[in-house]
Amino acid sequence: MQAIVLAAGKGTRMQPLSNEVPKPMLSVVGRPIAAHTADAAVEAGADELVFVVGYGEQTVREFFGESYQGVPVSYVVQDEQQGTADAVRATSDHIDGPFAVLYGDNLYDPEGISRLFEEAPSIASFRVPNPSNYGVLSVEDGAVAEIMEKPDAPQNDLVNGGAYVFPEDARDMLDVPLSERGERELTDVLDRVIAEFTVTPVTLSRWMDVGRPWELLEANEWKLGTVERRVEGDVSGNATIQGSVVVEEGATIRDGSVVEGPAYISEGATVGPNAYIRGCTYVAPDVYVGHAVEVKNSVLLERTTVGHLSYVGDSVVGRDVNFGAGTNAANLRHDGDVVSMTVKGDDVPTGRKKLGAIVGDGVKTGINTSLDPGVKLSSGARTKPGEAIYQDR
Ligand code: TTP
Repeated sequence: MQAIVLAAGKGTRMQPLSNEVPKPMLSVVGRPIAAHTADAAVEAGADELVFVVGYGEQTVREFFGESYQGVPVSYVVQDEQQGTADAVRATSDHIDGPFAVLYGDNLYDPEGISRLFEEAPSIASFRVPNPSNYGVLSVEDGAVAEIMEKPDAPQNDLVNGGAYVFPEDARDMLDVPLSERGERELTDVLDRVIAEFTVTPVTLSRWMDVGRPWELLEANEWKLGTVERRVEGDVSGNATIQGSVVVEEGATIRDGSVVEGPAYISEGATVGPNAYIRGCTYVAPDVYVGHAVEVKNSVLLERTTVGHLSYVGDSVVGRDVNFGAGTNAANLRHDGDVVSMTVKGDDVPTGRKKLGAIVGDGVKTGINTSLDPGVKLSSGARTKPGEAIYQDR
């Protein structure tokens, strides 16, 4: 079966992290989100991967090439990002038989996607505590009867889990009108498909839509939870490595450092002396975490340096960042409230009591910079020595 992976979006809510890298190509434990999606599709038996690309398409093409995990890969360009139905419609000349559609910015439990393929035509579903934020499924006689978008009074907690297997005839149902928000939506295609076919809901045990910066942190927490201990790098005799930790070959853990799992230290990274890496931290290739630096539940991307005397909690730090000595990213408010973040101009509660900073590529902070919980620094931003940053810049 062909698996169409939607990866053409701009990812504006994910800025500044998506400024240089399209959202589906943002790294979760060293692999793009879309690679985790593609892995699930390949494991489920996809015999072709069709990527819909647009924004930042070159990055997608370079990573996946012409074949991925032994499965042929093709690309369809969506010139204008008119919506998810429009993205699938762009592939219609290519469709040959029943087809799966997955989002390149979603993480799925792979076993659930295998069941989705077996039960076709099918729709992935997922149980959530807050169904009124989602498309809620109503099921009759084992088939999806209706999908209600963001209902005020949801009838149940089973929601649309963002993965589908459509019958071939759905190819003729992809031309839907623009929705109220001005997009051609796949949910409108789904309404047509469930009206004509018996579509089975397949409940995933885990699913995540990675749309906003703190969700990248959650994605990292999920995937780090699946790593198995592997210590192949150069670890000092008086460093301590506890639990499910990967230290890749070519990584160095210097004297006096402690690494608590789950954690991943990539090739070319150096930790210490006397650094403390706490659980759920991903350290990308060629990162430097120096003396007396504590990093907790964070993502440090390629070539970033946190040289001395710093604390980085619950934060995502982009590529080529330099934190001056004593830079601290606070991750907890005094009142213990949920941390909010500005997304496209709106103040959005993140649901997290612990959330630090989101730092774009190439940022440099002056010594003793304090970052308030939930602030974002755009790509290339600078702070002065001693500055306290309360608002995005
Ligand atoms: P969205 O998250 O709805 O859109 P986006 O990626 O552009 O992000 P934002 O809203 O923050 O700007 O898209 C979900 C997935 O579908 C994502 O992987 C990108 C893909 N997509 C397309 O391929 N084409 C499109 O026209 C749209 C809107 C999304």
